Amino acid sequence: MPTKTTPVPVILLMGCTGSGKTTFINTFLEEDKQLRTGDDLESVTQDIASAQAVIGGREVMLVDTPGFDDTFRPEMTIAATIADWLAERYSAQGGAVINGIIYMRDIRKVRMTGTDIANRTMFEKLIGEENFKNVRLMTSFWPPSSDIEGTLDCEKREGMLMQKFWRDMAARGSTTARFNLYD
Ligand SMILES: Nc1nc2c(ncn2[C@@H]2O[C@H](COP(=O)(O)OP(=O)(O)OP(=O)(O)O)[C@@H](O)[C@H]2O)c(=O)[nH]1
Ligand SMILES: [Mg+2]
Repeated sequence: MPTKTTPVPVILLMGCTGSGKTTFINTFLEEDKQLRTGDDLESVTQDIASAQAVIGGREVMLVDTPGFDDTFRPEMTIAATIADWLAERYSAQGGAVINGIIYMRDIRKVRMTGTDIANRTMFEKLIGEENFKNVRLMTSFWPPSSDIEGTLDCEKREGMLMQKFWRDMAARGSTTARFNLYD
């Protein structure tokens, strides 16, 4: 008799180019399975890539996406690419099942640019208000915790993000997290 397999939860990584999406995914992968990251001036991840990882004892599928303010592609194309990829991959199961989304932002970024605001607005529309509770707003590029001054500076910016930029999403249930490569 065929056994019914439970689908592996899918976590989508989204956010600006260079914010550290791929680097975050790689922290959960063996060296030979790592995805390409880079210091290039241009966007690194051009296609959607996925990797199975074990987080907190649970198997999850981490899905890497091209950055929103991509050097090559307009935002809406990226959104459509993500939608197509999900539809293709999960059509057999009757559609895409996304269990959570991690939205990455570089905490060192001081200014909120017009592109940042356009990206957030597009992201909010794409996800839908009712799903904000499944979004984790994650900031990257935190300094080592031994750097007290640097950490305080980032905490100040994190506070501003929560009070202004991410206020609506947080009020509707999005949670926050910090990605620290060092500690
Ligand atoms: N110090 C530090 N470096 C980071 C962090 N996250 C990413 N990096 C570095 O920043 C560069 C860009 O990171 P990527 O992971 O390629 O960024 P991305 O969001 O996947 O970028 P795209 O694929 O272009 O959308 C790489 O050289 C990483 O090693 C972080 O939290 N701290
Ligand atoms: Mg990438």
